[in-house]
Amino acid sequence: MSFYITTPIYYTNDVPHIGHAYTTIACDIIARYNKLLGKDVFFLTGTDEHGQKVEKAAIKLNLNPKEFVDKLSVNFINLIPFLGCEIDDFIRTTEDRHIKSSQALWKQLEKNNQIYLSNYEGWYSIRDEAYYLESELKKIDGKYFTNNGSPVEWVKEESYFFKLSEWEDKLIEYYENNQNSILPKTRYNEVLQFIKGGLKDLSISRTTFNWGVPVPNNSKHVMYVWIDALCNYLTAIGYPDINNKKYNKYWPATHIVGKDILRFHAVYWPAFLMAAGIEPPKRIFAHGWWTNEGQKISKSVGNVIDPYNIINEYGLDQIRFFLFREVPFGNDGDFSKKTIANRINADLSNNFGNLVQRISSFVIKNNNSLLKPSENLNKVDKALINLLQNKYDEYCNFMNNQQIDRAIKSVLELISAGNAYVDNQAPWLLKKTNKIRMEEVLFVITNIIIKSSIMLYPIIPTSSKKILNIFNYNIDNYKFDNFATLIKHNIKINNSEPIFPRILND
Ligand code: ME8
Repeated sequence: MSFYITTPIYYTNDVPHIGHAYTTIACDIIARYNKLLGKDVFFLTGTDEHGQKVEKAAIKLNLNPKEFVDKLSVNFINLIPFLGCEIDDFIRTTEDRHIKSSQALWKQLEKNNQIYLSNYEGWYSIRDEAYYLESELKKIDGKYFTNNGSPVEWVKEESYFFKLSEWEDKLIEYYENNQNSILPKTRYNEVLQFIKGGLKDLSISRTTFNWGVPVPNNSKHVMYVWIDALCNYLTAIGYPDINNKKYNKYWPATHIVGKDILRFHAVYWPAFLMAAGIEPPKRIFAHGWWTNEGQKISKSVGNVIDPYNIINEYGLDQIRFFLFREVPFGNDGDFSKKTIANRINADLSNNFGNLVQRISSFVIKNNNSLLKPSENLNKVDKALINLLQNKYDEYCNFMNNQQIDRAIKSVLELISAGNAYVDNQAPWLLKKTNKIRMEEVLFVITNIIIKSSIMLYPIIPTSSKKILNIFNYNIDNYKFDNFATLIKHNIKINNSEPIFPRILND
């Protein structure tokens, strides 16, 4: 089985911030989970380097756009390993392979009679690189703005159009038959309602600037940046060569995007694809928006969160964990230092870290750093192993639907039950009364620790590996299989080190 996952490609008009990091980490978590399922995973991210917004940012710095994007894309490339993410390809839309591929898509649409030349007159937001209807705008001091505050300008020019209106019924039919192809459900409903409200043909070229992919056979026009941008998902798997191995193995993709760009992915993109005779995406998951201490994150407010600063302050896995434990994936979230500290302390230090440390150090001190598989499980032990099976099933169901927060919660519930089991079984008392039983208890709980670390591995890979290393367990090339069966070999404890230091809250 194969699995293709993508982030949006980020605009190279500025440096990356926590919002970009969030989507990239989400994809890394989902990619790692799918690898544990044994799937052949392809994880793509990249940069969106064309369009008026990027051109404007370059002009502001007196640079030519290519020089500018060459510089800025490096920031996005370098951030990936810093976030602990392992990607398979990084695409830049200024690459030759991409120019070729987006022009091929255009030609295919033209061949299928989906494009015509006319005149466009209407409102355009450079910040959003999107067209708006007057009914979607508000007027402030004589100027028009979108609901999210982006200024718009009146554009009047010759333009190519894509026959989006022809795809209204087909999109509705497609989504009614594929209800899980947009998640969460509220977003699915939103998209369907939008399509049912009527689709107008879409302007897909511009003549007033040059920084874009030239329209085939008419160099007066450059492609509308979104048609070029969306096409990146095909470029990376070898389009237009649709007979190549990669393309056949990986398409259709799962796209993870912010809610701000859902319409482009769930309306325009599947319409372009269907019109070109290509299967629409497997799934589009739209996540929510992060604010900072209750305020919209924006450069003008000066509250942009730098992923380097925040990760250096709290630790990589701590931030990965916070982002996906704190807020249901799909909902908006607020970044606050107090909640970060509380979350890390409660779940990682007190619940999980404490369990790991007290068991590993106890075994080192009292059982020669070694545990033998136990054969005599009693009722209580069996109940905990049953819970492991249940929580694993829950975890998989949640992860399969990108409900990352709920998947994490299932593992944390297992860990809490593990802590309660240790408290009740009290191996420190058994040490004096029944050493055989003591070893059984330690063996069972060690299994719970190891399996919890594996389930949390997609979220906190470095820490999970450290924990697994304490118990001499190698997760390289690991695949889920008979997950809730107990380990059959001796477990040697290597060392005992604190994995999640408490954060001091000020
Ligand atoms: O839209 N909270 O690029 P972009 C959560 N180039 N996520 C956030 C966020 C926040 N405050 N801010 C940004 C573009 N994001 C286009 C995409 S795809 C073919 C083209 C994340 O640089 C979120 O994933 O504006 C959002 O969708 C994306 O960054 C927008 O990045």
